[in-house]
Parts: sequence; C-alpha cells; structure tokens
Amino acid sequence: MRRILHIDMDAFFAAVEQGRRSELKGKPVVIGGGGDPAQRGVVSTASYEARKYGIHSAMPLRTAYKLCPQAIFLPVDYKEYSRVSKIIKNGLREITPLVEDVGIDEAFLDISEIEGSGEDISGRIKNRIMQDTGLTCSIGIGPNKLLAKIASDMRKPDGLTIISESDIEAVIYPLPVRKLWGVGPKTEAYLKGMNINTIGELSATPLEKLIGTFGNSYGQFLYDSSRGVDDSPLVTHWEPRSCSRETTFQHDTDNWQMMARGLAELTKEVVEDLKRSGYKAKNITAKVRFSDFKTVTRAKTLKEATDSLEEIRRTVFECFGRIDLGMKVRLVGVRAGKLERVGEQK
Ligand code: TTP
Ligand code: MG
Repeated sequence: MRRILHIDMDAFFAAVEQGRRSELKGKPVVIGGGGDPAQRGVVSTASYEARKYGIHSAMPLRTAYKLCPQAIFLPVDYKEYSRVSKIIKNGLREITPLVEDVGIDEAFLDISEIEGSGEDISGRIKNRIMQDTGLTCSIGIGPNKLLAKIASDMRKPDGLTIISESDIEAVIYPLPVRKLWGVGPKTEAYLKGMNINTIGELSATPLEKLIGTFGNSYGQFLYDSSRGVDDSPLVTHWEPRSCSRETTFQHDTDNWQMMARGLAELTKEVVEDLKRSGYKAKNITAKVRFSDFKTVTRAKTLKEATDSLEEIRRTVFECFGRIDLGMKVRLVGVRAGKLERVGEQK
C-alpha cells in the first residue's frame, strides 16, 4: 500500500516575517509587492490574524488596506523565504530521500517504507521544522498525491489529516470540484454549467459524458480524480549541480590558522555530502569574503572527478593559496562543482 504525505507551510511568507520579528506575532500581517498598500500590487499572503478580516492571496493591496487599515504591510523578501524553504526541504530529505519539491512551501514525501504511524511520522516532521525554523505546517497523508494534497488543506493551520482508502467518499465527495488538483477556475465554471459542483457530483457523471465534453485524457483524469484514484509517481529526480558549504566567523579575522581550520572542516562536510548522495566532483572552488564584503573565489578543474577527501582538501588549499589575503576575512567557503554520479563514465 502506498502512503504519501503532503506538507504545506502555514501562511508561509507571513509566518517567516512573524518569526524574525517577534513584535508581529499575533498581529494582522500582509505581505505583498513593495509593502506599501497605497501602491499598486497584490497580496502574496496574509497572516491568519489578517485573514479574519477577509484578506487573502491575490487581492489588491488597496482592498486589503480598506478591510484592515491597522494591518502591518510588508514587502516580499523572496530571498529570505527561499533560504527558510531550503532549510525545511533539507530536513525533509533526512526523513526520506523520496521527496518531490512542489513549491516554495510544499512537498510530497513517499513514506510507504517508513516505519511508524502517520501520526508519528508527522510528529517527527513537525518537530524537526519547528526546531529548524520555528514555523508550523499542515500535513496530509493518503494513498496517493491527490488525496494527500486535499488532506493537508483540511485542518489548517498546524493540522494533520489522514485519509484512508475507506473514507474517500465520506471525506472528499462533499468538497467542491475546485479542490481537485488539476481543476482550475475554467473547468470549475464549465462543470458548474453542467450542474456539477461537488466532487461527489462529478463522480456520479458517466465516463462517456466526461470524455465527450473534455476529451479522452482530461475526461479520464476527472473521472479518476473524483474517485480519489491517482497513480502519478513522485518526481524526486533532482540532480545537484554543486555542493557547497561556507562559514562566517564570529569576528573578522586575519588568523591564517583559523581560516585553514575552517576550510578543512567545510571540506570534510562537502565530501561527506558528496559521498552520501553518490557524486564525485570535477571542479573545486575556495571562496573568501573580506570584511568589506568583497568576495574572491579561485577554482580548479581536475582531470578526473573525485570524492577523495585528501585530493579535494589539497585542491581547496591550492585554490585558497592563490587568494591575496590583504584584508581581514569575514567568511570562507568550499564548493564542489561539475558533479558526476559515481560509476558514471564521461
Ligand atoms: P500557500 O501555501 O498557498 O499559502 P500560505 O502558505 O501563505 O497559507 P496557507 O496556510 O493557506 O498554506 O502559498 C505559499 C506562499 O506562496 C505564500 O506564503 C505566499 C506565496 N503566494 C503568492 O505569492 N501568491 C499567491 O497567490 C499565493 C496563493 C501564494
Ligand atoms: Mg502554505
């Protein structure tokens, strides 16, 4: 039996902002555009406190302002949300490598082979994310992606919903057709014209009628989806282009020993990463950021890809030696690029 888990972060952009600025906690916060409600732009998301006023994603900022003038309006800081997203996804990949990255705040995990109840596994994930980021998420578990995704949306925020084969009808038939992944506003409107509003009503429509109206493939898709049937696999394939680590010193330093220790440590981590994911690297880079933020990198391409700690460390230090350390250093980094799968001939 397949067991698929879908995770979706709660009010993601707003939650990240509330996490890094505690004075925003419990307040209506609206993220969108440049953060000025007098300017043009739409709401990216709103905290749950702001949603009580009717504010939601894609609404013009001006409308949001009219609904709740006391809300705190902030610009979109995509870089920060991506950084947090990456931390979350890395945590998920430690639970299982079978992760499909769907968007900035969601992912599917195939947990069929993982021991423990759905509650246990969800608890582990929620704790991990809370520890790493301080954020809450909602989780859905079902026999396939379609049902897992519907489930994660059912008890937001901080929810957990498990749908099993036997409660498909009871749980999904009452929902509007729009809740099916792959049914957008156009199909929704069209189905409405056919007097089909709920998933249950869709499931009662004969296959021939759906195929006649929507064509073979989409007709069949609607027919299957309305019954909770979905065999689509997780798309987990993800080829890393590089593997890197860097560290910022507590205080800018001109102590060579300290930099060397940092680089050696980072090299070890990078090589561990490479080995764990089954890659060898052909290109090695050392990076230094100076106290004035000027950043210098030196790289070397090897004759053959390697995952040997000794060879990579030697190369890192060779590259580092080519950097002119004329100023105190704030950060050092190591990168392994031009990755090749172990065993792959090039
Ligand atoms: P969602 O997961 O759809 O929304 P959310 O995480 O803010 O809230 P929920 O608790 O209901 O899941 O989207 C994730 C992020 O994507 C969201 O925080 C902001 C961004 N986004 C937009 O920028 N524009 C949009 O129209 C939507 C829907 C989301
Ligand atoms: Mg979300």
